[in-house]
Amino acid sequence: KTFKVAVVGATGAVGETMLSILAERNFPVGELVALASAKSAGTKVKYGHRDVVVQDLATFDPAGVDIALFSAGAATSKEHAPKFAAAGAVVIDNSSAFRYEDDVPLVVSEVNPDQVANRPRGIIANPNCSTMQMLVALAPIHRKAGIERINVATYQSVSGGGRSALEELGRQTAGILNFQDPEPKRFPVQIAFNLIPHIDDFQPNGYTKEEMKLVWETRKILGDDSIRVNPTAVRVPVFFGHSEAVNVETREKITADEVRTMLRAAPGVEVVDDREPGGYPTPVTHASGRDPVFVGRIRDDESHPRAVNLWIVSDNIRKGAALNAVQIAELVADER
Ligand code: 2RA
Repeated sequence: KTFKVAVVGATGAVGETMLSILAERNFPVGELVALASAKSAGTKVKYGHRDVVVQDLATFDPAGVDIALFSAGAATSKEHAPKFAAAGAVVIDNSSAFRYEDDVPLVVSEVNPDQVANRPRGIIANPNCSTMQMLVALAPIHRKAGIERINVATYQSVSGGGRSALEELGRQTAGILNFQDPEPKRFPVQIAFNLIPHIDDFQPNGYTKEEMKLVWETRKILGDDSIRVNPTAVRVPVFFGHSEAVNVETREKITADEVRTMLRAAPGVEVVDDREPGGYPTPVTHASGRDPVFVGRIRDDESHPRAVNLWIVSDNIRKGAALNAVQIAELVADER
């Protein structure tokens, strides 16, 4: 069986990675449709070794599409995902548009794959990248010892902000070294050689929406509204790869040694945890272009009787978005 697959947002960083991963993993594509805005229509994107001509989403008829991968922003998903679903496609949406709707499953392929079948609206939501990598590492701990509370600080690369953010970091970095004004545009202040504790909109409670995504999505994916999450999301001058410093408090005592042993066998995880220089994952040495969620700096929290610290690094464009979406598509394909 082959499938007619549409990638919506095919010219974006995530969309292009979806195309390459579909090819890399030999997804059974009978026909591939690359969709984007009118301004991109007619350009070409790579699908493996092939060039595919981008079509205009606004005028595209979704009839016959079996699976549609969306990564074109929440507004585009809100407008077009229901049309693709109504035409019979299974929509896998990487935007935040439907993540928090009760009748839309929010799926991390290694954590709650069983939820894929539960899609009354024909839409499955892909979690936010920072949630994705955190839960691939924490789900085994939750199953074994029960998680009560998570404190997490994220160090998010600019690629999460798309092409314009990548360009801004590059331009400012080179410019500043040549004594040029940083001229912030995509970010509110200079991002080169700086840290910005602000991603997405501020909420009434003082957290940002990026931080609240970690709260809302953790509870939904693990199916436990009692889990308390206290996030701080920070944009850092890194091109690819999100990192997270996580402290997790558990109901049952679990030691760092037990966590390390368990994670070495956990799906989607690679433990890099040698207590010596370089014995830990970093965005540059581990995250860029690779699939696993890397975990290091695993150690007992000396300030708490039942808590463990971890350092979690992953490629936010691959596992954080594109790979998980394709893994969900594989689960859908296996149903047929
Ligand atoms: C970011 N997670 O990093 C958000 C959206 N990709 O900007």
